[in-house]
Amino acid sequence: MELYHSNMSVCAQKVRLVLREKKLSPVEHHLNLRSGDQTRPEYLRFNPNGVVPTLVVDGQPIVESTVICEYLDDSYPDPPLRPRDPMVRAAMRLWAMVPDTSLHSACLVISFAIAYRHQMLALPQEEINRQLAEKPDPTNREYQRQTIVHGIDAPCVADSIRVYDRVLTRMSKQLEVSPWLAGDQYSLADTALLPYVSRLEDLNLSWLWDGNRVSIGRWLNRAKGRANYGGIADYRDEAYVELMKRSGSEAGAKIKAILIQR
Ligand SMILES: N[C@@H](CCC(=O)N[C@@H](CS)C(=O)NCC(=O)O)C(=O)O
Repeated sequence: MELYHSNMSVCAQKVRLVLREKKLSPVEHHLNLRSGDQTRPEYLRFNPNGVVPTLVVDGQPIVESTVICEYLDDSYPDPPLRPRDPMVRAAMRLWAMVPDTSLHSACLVISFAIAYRHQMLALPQEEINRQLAEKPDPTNREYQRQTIVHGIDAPCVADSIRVYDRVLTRMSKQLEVSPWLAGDQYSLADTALLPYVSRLEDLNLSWLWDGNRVSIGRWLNRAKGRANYGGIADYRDEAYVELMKRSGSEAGAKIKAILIQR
């Protein structure tokens, strides 16, 4: 089994949480997303979307982190990460869908608008243009273009912050009544959402769960106490984290202003 991934990628973190839970250690290939490794022809053969992660099993690629996690739970059912009860399993699936339907795009926009744009702006303009032109998904390309140029003032940012805010409210309500998102058992619901909350913490935005959303901070701490959190913690790139923390603090006031306007 081989994993093509990137250390700070939220989708790769999601898959690594599951791999660690199952005590699996695939051969790892690290892609540098700021050098455009994800759109090189040899990688596009595996993942035509030009994104990480991709799991390759016996030469066959599996793309999409949510699908990879389900594949891993199907193939290595012990310990199980999907609840047995069909109704609880449905709830788990609804949580696991949240990144795919809205939160991942919001995370991409916020991460670029606050932090990653600075890494891109350090490159020559022709290299930025080359990397953008090679992105297969036009929406992803446009979000990255806007946020590299305009940062937090890019038109797509305010809605992305509101998307995140709504998800946090839903999560906090659930976590007031159960320790994990789909109830009493840690599941693919938690592995799906943890990287997105951890990203906010890295961006110095954990104040988003102060006050009436403290159940999120407690859930995050509970998750950090589990051995599989190494799937996030052991891959931290300190240069990225330092940039995220610094630029996230600078962005805090604007984000608060956006949330007040809602
Ligand atoms: N829906 C995909 C999204 C994958 C994705 O967007 N991955 C990001 C990192 S978290 C990526 O590779 N970005 C590189 C780029 O956009 O150029 C999944 O869940 O696997």
